[in-house]
This record gives sequence, structure tokens and C-alpha cells, in this order.
Amino acid sequence: MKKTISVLGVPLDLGQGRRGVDMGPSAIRYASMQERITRLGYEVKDLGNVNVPTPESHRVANQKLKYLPEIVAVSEEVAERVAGEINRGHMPIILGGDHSISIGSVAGIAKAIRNLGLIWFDAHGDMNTEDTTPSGNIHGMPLAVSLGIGHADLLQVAGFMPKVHAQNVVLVGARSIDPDERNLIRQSGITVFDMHEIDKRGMSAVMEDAIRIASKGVEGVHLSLDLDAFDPREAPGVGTPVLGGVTYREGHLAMEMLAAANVLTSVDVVEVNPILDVENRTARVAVDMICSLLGETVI
Ligand code: Z70
Ligand code: MN
Ligand code: MN
Ligand code: MN
Repeated sequence: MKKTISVLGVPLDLGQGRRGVDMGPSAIRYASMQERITRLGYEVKDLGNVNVPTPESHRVANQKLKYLPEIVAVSEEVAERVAGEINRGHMPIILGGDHSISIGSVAGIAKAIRNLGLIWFDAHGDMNTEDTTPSGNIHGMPLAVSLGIGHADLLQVAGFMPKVHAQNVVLVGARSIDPDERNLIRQSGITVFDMHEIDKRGMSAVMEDAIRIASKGVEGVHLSLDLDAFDPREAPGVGTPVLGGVTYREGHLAMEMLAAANVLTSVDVVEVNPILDVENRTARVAVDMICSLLGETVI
């Protein structure tokens, strides 16, 4: 039987300060995602977008946790939808939106698959809390939240915490970490393969380790793919580009190794901002990576 891929858009931009990332789901769909995935032999069910509030119609109550109640509400909805798709035997692909959407997506996957590994591709750590954040932007917090670190309202999404355990969490591609966030990362016990490690050992060796660590003793692995993990030359359409990122080839290889490992339950693709992009290049990179994850090969 054909495996079904469920696509859910979450056009949320309240987790950071720049408009445009709310158009990410449209940009990724426009880059022929559905046709490309269908050609690989899957059934694709596009569930459309979750309804999200716009920044213009809400005010910031807490400068250290901007749009907290709005993001909690969206996260609950995303978690419920995503858990439902997993329970139907489908593989969810969640399209952001900024990275705060992963609070809900990871919650939903972990609700359906209690013992979950997590690979977090990102230039950043996303390990801030209200006490360490320099910006108050919740998209800098979702990895911490998934590990059970942060504000109670975020931790309680889907009614349980933590969603994942540090021994099965791997951060890949990091190169921009805030000072107090660094302490939290060190204390957390997660594995970090930063750009230094990728430069020195190569993506192949790093991903071999990442896949082994994330999948040890779990029932599935979720990939959270922040497009700012890539070098801005290849993926310019992101809100916070950081020089010296993962190349297209390295990313492609990483996704193919994940496909070969056959452990992936779900993926979210976040931070694509078409306003900042060049001719939808970043969305096209995103679709190429999704196809590699789903087993696309050259021959
Ligand atoms: C910074 C903060 C961040 C993504 C930027 C940036 C966080 N550490 N996350 N882009 N995806 O504001 O917390
Ligand atoms: Mn991120
Ligand atoms: Mn990032
Ligand atoms: Mn490929």
C-alpha cells in the first residue's frame, strides 16, 4: 500500500519579529512540493493551513515571551492535528511559519509516539527561556520547551512533558548561540554537532552519529528543519541568516542518510521567508530536502 504523507501548513509569524514567514507554506507548496512527492510514489493529503492570529490584531503582553497565549493556542491545535495524522498511520510534514510551530508539532508527534528521538537542524540553539532570551522571541525557545525547560504554559501543550529526552536529541548545524543559552545547552545533556564538527569530521560522519544517538531505543525520529541551518548563499530567504552554514550538498547528503536509516516519523520545515528570498530559492531548497528525506535518488 502507498504510504500517505499529510501536509499541514502553520503560517505563524508571532514567534519572531519579521513579517513574511507567514507566507512560508505558500512558497513551499508553490515550489511543486505535492507533484514532487507524488512522483516518488506517495499519496499526498494536503490538510491546508491551521488558522493563526496576525500580529496586527494582538498586543504583546510579556516582552520576554512575546505572544505567549496566542502561540500556546496555535500549538495546542497543531499538536492535536499532528497526533491525529500519526494515529492514522500517516507521515506528517508540517510547513512553517517560524520555528515556534515546532512546540506544537513535536508535542503532537510525541503524544502519539511516546518514545521519540529528535534531530534539530538549525544555525541557532533554540534553547532559550524567558530568563535567557535576548529578544523575547519564542522561536528561540522550542527546543528547550520540547525538553521540558521553560514557561509552564508552553511545557503543558498537549498535556504532558517533557516531549523528548536529552539522550535522544541532537542539534546539527549550530553556529549562533546566545551566552546564557550556551549554559542551558551544556546543562541539558543534548548532543550538539556544530559547524566546527561538520567542518572537521564531515557531514557523513556527523550524521552517522546523529542518527544513531537520536534513534537509540526510540520508536521514531522527528526532524525539525530550520532553513537557516543552510548557508545564506543557498538559502537566503530566512529571517536570521548566519554565514558559514551547511551547504546544499551536505544537507542533501544528511537527508539521504536519514531516508536510508528508515526511522523518520515526521518532519517540520520552518523559517522560509519569501519576502527575504530570491526567486523562491529557499522554498525550492526546502522541497529538494523533503524529497531526499522521502527517498528520492538520482538513478
Ligand atoms: C536568538 C533568539 C532564532 C531561529 C533565530 C535567535 C533564535 N537565539 N531561531 N532563528 N530559528 O532570539 O533567541
Ligand atoms: Mn530554529
Ligand atoms: Mn534558526
Ligand atoms: Mn536526492
